[in-house]
Amino acid sequence: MTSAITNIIADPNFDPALKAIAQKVLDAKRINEEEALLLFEKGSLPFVGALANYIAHSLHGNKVYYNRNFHIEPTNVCVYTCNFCSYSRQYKHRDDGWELSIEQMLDMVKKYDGQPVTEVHIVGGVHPKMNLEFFCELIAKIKAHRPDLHIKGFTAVELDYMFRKAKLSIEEGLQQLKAAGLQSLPGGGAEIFAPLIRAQICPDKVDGAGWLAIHQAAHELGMPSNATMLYGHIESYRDRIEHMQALRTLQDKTKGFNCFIPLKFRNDNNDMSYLTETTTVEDLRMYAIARIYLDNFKNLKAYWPMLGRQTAQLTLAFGVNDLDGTIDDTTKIYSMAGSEEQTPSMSTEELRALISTVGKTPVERDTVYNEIA
Ligand code: V47
Ligand code: SF4
Repeated sequence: MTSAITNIIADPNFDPALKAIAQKVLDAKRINEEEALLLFEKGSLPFVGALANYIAHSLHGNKVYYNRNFHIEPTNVCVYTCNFCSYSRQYKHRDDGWELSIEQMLDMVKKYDGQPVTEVHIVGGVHPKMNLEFFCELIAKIKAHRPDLHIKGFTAVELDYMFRKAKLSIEEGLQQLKAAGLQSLPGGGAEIFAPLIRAQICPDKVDGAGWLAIHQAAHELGMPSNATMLYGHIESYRDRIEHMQALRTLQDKTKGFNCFIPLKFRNDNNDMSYLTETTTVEDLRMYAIARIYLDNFKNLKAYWPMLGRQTAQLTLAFGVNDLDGTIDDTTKIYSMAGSEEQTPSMSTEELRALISTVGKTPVERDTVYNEIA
């Protein structure tokens, strides 16, 4: 791998600015925003792939992580109206959606009794009547039933609404959820932080600064989180870079992010269906450039229910070291948005095979990236 990069550096005809980036990667130096832009504009797929693969290999050797998890989506009723969302229903149309009771959600947890799942991921629409008290009770009951199950739950968008309704500060709200048993936050709701883009794709929910403030507060309370970016719609390369820059800056401060997950915009059944989806080449370049730019993020995750398992498998040669997860057909967000994965579920054996088929070593992890023997 090093030799592929050294050959590029030795080639007298290769773009000198790209060569300088390759040299920085070999020297384990951070690239800046202008260099990231150059990679988006001029970096060929094999070039960014070689650099990203080199970094992933330096961090993780041949290992690719996966986890055994399932999702609970309490509701798809939502007070917000994000234009890219294929999943939500307005409160007035709630009869077309779903609203689960605490008992129904506990039954979903009980279905996994005796099975070696390590994580439940709880995320859904922002329901006007499901409040902080409701979710604290849910979490406490899940923990009481199964103390070993890691609870990763609630996007900053859900939390922002919950805490404002409860008239609590971010810290107070998070402390209540933590006391009930919440252990980490997923990365959703970040979309693209750039205000002009946000105004067009998700005008009414928490803004970029608010999203970052909630994650910072969680990190400071000892709760790690993930970070996402919704790409491939109306944003520019600069918007993507500024988004990643904000994440890199916060990670320098708190070191609280476990992983970065680029989310490809899917265009079925939503108000942005007129947009063409990105190509696989663009997707792979996105993953590779994220791996190169985000030098303080240890893990780059591909979420296969959204990308489709074949593209997710390809990302493993473009800097990705983490595949989420067994899922067990418990999420609808992406099947409703047109993903090729209409009933996302993989057995541990299938997930391991997906990884080993491309010459990588599958390693099971828990939510905070401890390896599981
Ligand atoms: O915030 C919604 C995205 C996110 C579409 O942290 C869409 O481990 C593409 O964040 N096309 C929620 N994306 C899901 C999420 C997530 C998923 C898996 C793992 C983790 C983690 C987090 O889904 C939303 C939004 O960015 N989304 N609609 C769509 N049409
Ligand atoms: Fe609601 Fe989330 Fe859909 Fe936006 S993306 S409408 S916040 S469920």
